[in-house]
Amino acid sequence: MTIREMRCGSRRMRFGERTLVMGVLNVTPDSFSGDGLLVGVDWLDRVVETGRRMVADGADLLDVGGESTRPGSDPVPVEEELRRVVPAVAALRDAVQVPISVDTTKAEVARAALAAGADLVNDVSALRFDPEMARVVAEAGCPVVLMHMKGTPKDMQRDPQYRDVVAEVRDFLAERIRWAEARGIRRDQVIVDPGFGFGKRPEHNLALVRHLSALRDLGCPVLLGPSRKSTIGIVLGGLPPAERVEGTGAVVALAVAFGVDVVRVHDVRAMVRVVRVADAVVRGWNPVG
Ligand code: HH2
Repeated sequence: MTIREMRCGSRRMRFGERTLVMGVLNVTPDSFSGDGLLVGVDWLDRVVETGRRMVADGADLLDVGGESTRPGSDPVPVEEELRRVVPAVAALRDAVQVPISVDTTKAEVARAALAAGADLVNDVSALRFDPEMARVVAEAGCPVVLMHMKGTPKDMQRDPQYRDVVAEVRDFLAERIRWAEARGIRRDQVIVDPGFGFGKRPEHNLALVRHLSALRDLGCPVLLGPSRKSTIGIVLGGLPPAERVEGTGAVVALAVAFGVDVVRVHDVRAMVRVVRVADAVVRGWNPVG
């Protein structure tokens, strides 16, 4: 198995050795799963406390977002997203040692978050929504997550159609990698994500997990974010987000079996346990490692 290191500032991410767990920190009032931390005057304390707890529970990196991208959502004005994300990243930078990613599609937010101590950019639009984003990432030389989405968060769940979802997502990501490379972003700094829940029906999301290994030959680490998403609730007969933890665990374990490198999850403690055992089965157990 190839072990690969990705440089992010003074930190390093190692892929291929074990599955990494990315903890979701939504600095929002309206995230779909009800985990949004932008509540009350002491929201920043809550962000830091949650981030610290995630790291203590085994998170390998933290993903800080200030805009919900749930189906039907409208974009948040840039000033508001900056007001949420920048203090959160700065406070977390002082509190934890793991890499911090900023979940944004806006170049100005990415630039300010990187200046405040973020190490990588997670762009669910794969650098398409803001023409300046590629420049910000290229100049920073930081890792970037390029994710597949059909449409925009506002309209993505309006009757999404695919002939062959796996091939279309794979081709899209291959094109976005080439596009990014042409703008000075190194391929060895790119992480790809099929975009579970972004412009897809349940059968599309499930097929993408089942065929996750088809993304491996893009030559980049693969990230998956199935956590508490509606496909899991639908498979389980309509369970709400708070009751989708076990279903998330099933997807996470299978994603490990199908070659995922990073899972983006809300329930860090539970999913670290799922990942550790799934890794032990798939990659072999190393009791001293
Ligand atoms: N999912 C969400 C947000 N960002 N980034 C990547 N790379 N992959 C994902 O699957 C992904 C993502 C949506 O989940 P969440 O952040 O919990 O909800 P909301 O957008 O409502 O804040």
